[in-house]
Amino acid sequence: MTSKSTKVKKLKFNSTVEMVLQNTASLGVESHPMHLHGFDFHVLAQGFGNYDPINDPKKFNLVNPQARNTIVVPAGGWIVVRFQANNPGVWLMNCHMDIHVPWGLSMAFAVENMPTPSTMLPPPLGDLPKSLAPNLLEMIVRSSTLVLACFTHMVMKSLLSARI
Ligand SMILES: [Cu+2]
Repeated sequence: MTSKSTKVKKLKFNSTVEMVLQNTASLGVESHPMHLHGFDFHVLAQGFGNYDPINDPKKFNLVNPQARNTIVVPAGGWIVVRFQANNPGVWLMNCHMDIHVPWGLSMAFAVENMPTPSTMLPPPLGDLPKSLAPNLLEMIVRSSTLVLACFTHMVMKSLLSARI
């Protein structure tokens, strides 16, 4: 269930994540090209109107659904995507229309670290400042230079106020 907040959604490593992206706002009616960093997701279904959690899952394409990292959520409609959280770190999902990001069309997932070299983030940089929110800053720095380059201000604002 979604809520208005600055919390980061924490995910167990390798968990399966399914999202319904609903775009039926009555103000600012337009489509949103939603992009997920760090993963490809599978597009299971899409439609117009409100997503029906009883009947629409019956229409899911579970046989070789298309894999993408960006999908346009149509004005007046919805999309269902699913991905496996197999990439540790903090990952942003956001609308690619930049003006929509400060409106709130962005969020972050924090995927937990695992103990093996192929399932954990590399160690922190030796000169990482220790006085700045140690755990969160460490995760940000180690997870994605792309996120840092594109969304530093927003991510920092979001993550530093989060409790994960
Ligand atoms: Cu948008």
